[in-house]
Amino acid sequence: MTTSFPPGFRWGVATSAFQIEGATTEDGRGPSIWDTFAAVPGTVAGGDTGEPAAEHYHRWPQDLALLTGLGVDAYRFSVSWPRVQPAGRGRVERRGLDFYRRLVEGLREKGIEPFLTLYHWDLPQALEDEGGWRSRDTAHRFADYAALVHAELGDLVDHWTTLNEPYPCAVAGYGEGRHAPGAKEGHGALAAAHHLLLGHGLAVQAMRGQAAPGHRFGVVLNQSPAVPVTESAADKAAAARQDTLLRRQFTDPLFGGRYAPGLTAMFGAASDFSFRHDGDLATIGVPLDYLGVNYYYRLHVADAPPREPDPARRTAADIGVDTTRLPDVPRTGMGWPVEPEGLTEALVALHNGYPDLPPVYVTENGCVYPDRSDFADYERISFLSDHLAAVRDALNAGVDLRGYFAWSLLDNFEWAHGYKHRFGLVHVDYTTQRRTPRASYRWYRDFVAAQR
Ligand code: IFM
Repeated sequence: MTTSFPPGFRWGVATSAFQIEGATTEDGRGPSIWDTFAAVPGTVAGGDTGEPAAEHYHRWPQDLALLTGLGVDAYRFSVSWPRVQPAGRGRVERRGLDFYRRLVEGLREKGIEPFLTLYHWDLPQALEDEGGWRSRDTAHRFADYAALVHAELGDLVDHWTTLNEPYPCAVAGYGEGRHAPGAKEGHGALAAAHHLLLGHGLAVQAMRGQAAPGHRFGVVLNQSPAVPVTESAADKAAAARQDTLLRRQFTDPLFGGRYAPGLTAMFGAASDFSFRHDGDLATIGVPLDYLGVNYYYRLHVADAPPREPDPARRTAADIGVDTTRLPDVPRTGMGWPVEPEGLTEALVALHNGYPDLPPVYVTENGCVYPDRSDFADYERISFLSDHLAAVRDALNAGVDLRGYFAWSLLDNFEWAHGYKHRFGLVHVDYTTQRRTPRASYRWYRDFVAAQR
């Protein structure tokens, strides 16, 4: 039993631009789909928007001090596309790029490795107006944007992640409509998933063409093992459909050189797949230097009739599954079942399923619990500790794991849940913007220090 982590294993925390920056109309930033979506009454809990978030755009030096105090050697953050290219094409906003340059310079000075994500869900609204991720052109615009950020910051950043979690972008955004841009489509969501992957491949090709030797390129996927609630053939088939939609739709083309076999069968005549062009698979399957895995919970899946009987009108999220029957285990404040073994399972399944899988980082893992007045978040400490044990189990099982990032450094805008749910190791008072480290911040600091 390995009790410590391998030498060079990276310890970090993660955030994303829209969730913490605020300043959504400052310094020439263009609107993103999340600004538009959140402005529609009823879309985000409490009517919350990207303002004020944690005002990180102005308070980043304070947040850098928090990172330094935490003792992490890596920080995963994202660049806001509409902050550096307000319309998603053409004109570049220097002030936006300068903000990220100051941030990565600050990280480097403190010896913290920047892990930069190019897309964490904030598509420029101007591109959505032209079809968004349903449109093949958006993949090309993404590659142009990636190349421009890489050319600007490549002297300071070695780790380049294209996408964060294409599954919710496509399925929650274009299928279920509970994320921006709020569409409820079948074909559109499947096309979005394909174009996100294509954009990823084109972006890696564009950046590699101009990269320095130490640059590393990767993608981040969310993983939720799908467990059938019974051993019945119907529940097992439902779990397989869920796994195809959430996982294999992405992992098969990225690492297996094929489209997920079950996908076309699941949607049948209701969706033509002509958005797949010759040569796309090779582009999507461009070799990578790392895969990031975000893990929060397992999905417990029962067979259920699709909500919409007419396949032609069915959304991509309506695949005849019921995921509401949870096992009798503790749950987080989001209602998510706490099952650390699901993290080991997800990592081992990737390792066993794809012989050409690149090295893996756990790029997000964390939880929400109601706060006590003294911010003594013992539940979060136990959640993190148990999940780190699951990471060790995956290492023992032979997974080539290179690092772990807790989600998140700060409380932030939790998408359709607004500011109600708090994932931070550091509490943020959104009225005063005062930052208060929780007990978990000190626990993680001590844990990381003990690994050195
Ligand atoms: O806050 C999100 C993050 O933006 C993407 N992964 C899941 C987190 C928690 O829901």
